[in-house]
Amino acid sequence: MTRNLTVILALFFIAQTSCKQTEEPVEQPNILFIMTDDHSFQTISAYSDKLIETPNLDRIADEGVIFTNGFVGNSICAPSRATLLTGKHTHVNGQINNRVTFDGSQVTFPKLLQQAGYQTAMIGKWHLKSDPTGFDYWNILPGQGEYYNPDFIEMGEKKQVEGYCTTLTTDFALDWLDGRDSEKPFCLLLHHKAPHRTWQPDTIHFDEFRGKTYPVPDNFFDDYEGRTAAAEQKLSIRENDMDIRYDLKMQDERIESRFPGMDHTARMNEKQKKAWEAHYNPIREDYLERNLQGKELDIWKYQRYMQDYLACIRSVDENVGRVLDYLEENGLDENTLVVYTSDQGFYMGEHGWFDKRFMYEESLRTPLLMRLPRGYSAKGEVTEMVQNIDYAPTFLDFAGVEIPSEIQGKSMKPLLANEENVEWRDGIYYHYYEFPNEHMVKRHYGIRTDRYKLIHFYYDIDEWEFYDLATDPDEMNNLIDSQEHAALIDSLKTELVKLQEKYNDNDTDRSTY
Ligand code: SGN
Ligand code: CA
Repeated sequence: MTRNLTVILALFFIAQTSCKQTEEPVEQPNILFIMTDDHSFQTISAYSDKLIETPNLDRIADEGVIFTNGFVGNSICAPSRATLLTGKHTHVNGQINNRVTFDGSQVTFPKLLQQAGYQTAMIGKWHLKSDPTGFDYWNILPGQGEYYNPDFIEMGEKKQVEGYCTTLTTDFALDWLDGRDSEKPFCLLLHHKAPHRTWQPDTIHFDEFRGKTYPVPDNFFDDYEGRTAAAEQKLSIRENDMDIRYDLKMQDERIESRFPGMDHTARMNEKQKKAWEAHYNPIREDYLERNLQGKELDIWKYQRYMQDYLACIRSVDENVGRVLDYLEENGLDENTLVVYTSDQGFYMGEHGWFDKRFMYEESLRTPLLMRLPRGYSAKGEVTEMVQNIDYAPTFLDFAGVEIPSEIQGKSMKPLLANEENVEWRDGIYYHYYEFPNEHMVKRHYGIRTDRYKLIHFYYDIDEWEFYDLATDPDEMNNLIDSQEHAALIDSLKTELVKLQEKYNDNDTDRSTY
């Protein structure tokens, strides 16, 4: 009898707790959109724990969802930001590269949320040249921003602030949350500079990563056979694209550099500078003494790169933890949609590279984690192919705002509400334009389906690439001339044209940009 009662009580308890699942969705939930700059999915332990543990980012995934197929439409900073604001591909919103200025008179989701009664704020890296529009409050880094004692532009007024960028950006976000009108829902864009090149860690994280070594990717010594664009890039760790002084912080006249005058400590105060020198000087002396060459030097560069990059991630993870704690302590965790993403993916030595830009997996695929407000029952992995055109319609949908018909993305809300038979896309479209420019990644566009990828590199070349991601996940084997795949390639070419029509990209292969 007692046993039965225990079982009944236990069942009752389970029913109560799972009630959360069927509760009415929060109307106009708060939206906290955290974005980093150049954060690879390879360095979030919810995706892979090969390189680092990120307990706070993992909290978002554990309590919410992890997208295993999140992608961008143009793997570079300003284009990605314009896409997330407008819900349109870059050939439509005009931000095809980092060089042009964003037209802030366009319709963006923050403007529409503002009209629907949301308080909106943009804090951190902006990188769109024109001043932010659609925000009640903004406090942004000029251009790329600085890691140490950065300048911020608060509502048009520029001032230097002492401290480390990732921590300061978080401080400003928490201050804004504290001072907001708690009667209204909020939408906060908290956009970090980290872990962007040149990967400068907070001095408090030097110790954790000193001397650590990491597994070298299998294709680190890729010879780029059958892939001209991959062979002609300038984002190689093995070449001097990765500069030992500039990127790896070995400051000394005895070390050859493309940036001889560069001083990483230029903005630091005495205390920071002392910590910096105490960390890097012994590494530099050891490097000079060992006089490494060839592959040994390449691997040393990779390890040095990873130590600094991962130390930047440590700050990101800790500061995300501060924000999640704040939400909990202030009773905001139940009615807030928390999104964590990056402006694109990044190479952690795959193909021998750093940076992004290519339509290959490491830079096309982007981390995306979400913790959902009350009433949304999805949990664990979301495997549908989503893209950064989908953010704007998703946020509008959550807020109950009508999605303008010219938005090109799709709301992810049905996927998060576990709706049955959600109609989703079979392929995503990609188009990258910033060539010729730094890193020399050629212009290209393409289609990716759940298994295959077709890319056309154009402008100064005319070459196609085709990959079967199931048999060649590292994209080493360009099968464009494979007879066995000829029919499939033809049909993908047709699908690609259909996507170009759908998204109104009718100026491919030309040099008008
Ligand atoms: C800077 C970096 C590049 C990087 C671009 C674009 N060079 O120019 O390595 O590809 O930004 O990055 S640096 O010497 O200034 O570090 S983006 O994320 O802003 O698009
Ligand atoms: Ca970026």
